[in-house]
Amino acid sequence: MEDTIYAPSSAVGGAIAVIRISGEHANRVRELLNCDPSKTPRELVHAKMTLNGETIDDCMAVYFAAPKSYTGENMMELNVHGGAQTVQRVLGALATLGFRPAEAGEFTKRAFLNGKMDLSAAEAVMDVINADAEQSLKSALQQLQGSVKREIESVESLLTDALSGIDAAIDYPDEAEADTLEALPESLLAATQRIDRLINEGRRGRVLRDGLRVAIIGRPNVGKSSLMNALLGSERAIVTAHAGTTRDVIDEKISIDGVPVRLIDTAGIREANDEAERIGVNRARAALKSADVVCLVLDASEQLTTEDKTLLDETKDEIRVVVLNKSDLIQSDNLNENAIFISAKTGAGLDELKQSILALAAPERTDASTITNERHIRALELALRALRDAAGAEELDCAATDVKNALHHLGAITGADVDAAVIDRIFERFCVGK
Ligand SMILES: Nc1nc2c(ncn2[C@@H]2O[C@H](COP(=O)(O)OP(=O)(O)O)[C@@H](O)[C@H]2O)c(=O)[nH]1
Ligand SMILES: [Mg+2]
Repeated sequence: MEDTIYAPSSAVGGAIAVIRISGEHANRVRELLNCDPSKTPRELVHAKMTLNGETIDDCMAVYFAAPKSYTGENMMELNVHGGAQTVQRVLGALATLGFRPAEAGEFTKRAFLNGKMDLSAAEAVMDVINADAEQSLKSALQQLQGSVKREIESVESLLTDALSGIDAAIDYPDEAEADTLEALPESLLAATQRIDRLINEGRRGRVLRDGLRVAIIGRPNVGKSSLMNALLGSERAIVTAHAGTTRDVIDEKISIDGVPVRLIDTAGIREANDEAERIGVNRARAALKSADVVCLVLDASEQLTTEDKTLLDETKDEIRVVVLNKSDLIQSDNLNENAIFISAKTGAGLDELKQSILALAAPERTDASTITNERHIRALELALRALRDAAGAEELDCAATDVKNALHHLGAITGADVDAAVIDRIFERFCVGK
């Protein structure tokens, strides 16, 4: 039998704290109350909580009888006064009933294990909570409502059809209808294409979850940190006239038209003068390599230096935008038309820069993409590989094994076919109370 668990589910410091209790014995909470909320399920009732004759709090309580609750178990939710003292006293009183504090993500984990939601929807719960841009939230909400599951199930049904065709041909080689075998490559191909599309969408969708990584790169003193601050609208990075000021990588999130963007300010890339700067330059190069978009900053008020030219060459195969900063210092713009003219100082050109960053790498903003979770993308890639093996298999039973393998990887996404260890790892990353 599962323990009955409890945890505060609201952030510390509000006027009201929500405390959730889930498990078979959840309605034993009534032993602490002057009324029985389980008599009026799903109705918020006013209750006084006492322990050994001492008043704990005046609260509101609502009872959900299994299976019609978030976790699928009996649940009680208490709205108590928000102060830390009250919350501690209520939690202490709950402990006297033999309940235990919930682990991180345990409510949602139980919801998944009790079939209230599939694994991809459970994972989306945290994405909804963590979403810091409108598009990220939209996509997370769709996943919470089962968009990933629907997509995966339709690919699975193509594959189970293919598999029954293969099985029939193995079992009754003489009777195997030519049609069935002929249709096989077609249904495998259809599934392969669907998965391929999902992966591509997913790579773009990942941006919605984790932010578009934009690395601001350039030689020292061209105004990288000034640009970072101008885009952030705050003096986050230290700016001085002295080259080599920025040593470490600074990483901050902004939202451009609802798309989350992670701006990464880096040390100026040059032959470093000391150990700290050398490390900074190495980190800058690493940021450059892992970025979705490289923003290469040049100084419009000076001639291109050898360092600039090297960087232009080094980044020519990246998705990049070349920016000529300090446009306020020059009169005419006899400039390279591939570069964007800006001034971190006056703010000129910043809107144009933002739009070109989005145009280069952001997901289409009309519709949120289905898959955004790295784990799901990886599972799709494994499924794709298995299907390519199936298509190239010489023997029917090898093809059958490959298709089963692909189905196994797809099942890991929805949780229909997944290791307990994977499940634990997913919910460990949740917050307590969710
Ligand atoms: N006139 C002008 N000066 C700028 C502009 N952007 C940066 N600077 C100056 O250039 C110097 C170097 O700036 P900083 O942001 O530290 O460059 P970083 O080394 O590339 O990070 C500082 O003195 C800034 O005030 C700009 O758009 N116009
Ligand atoms: Mg700097």
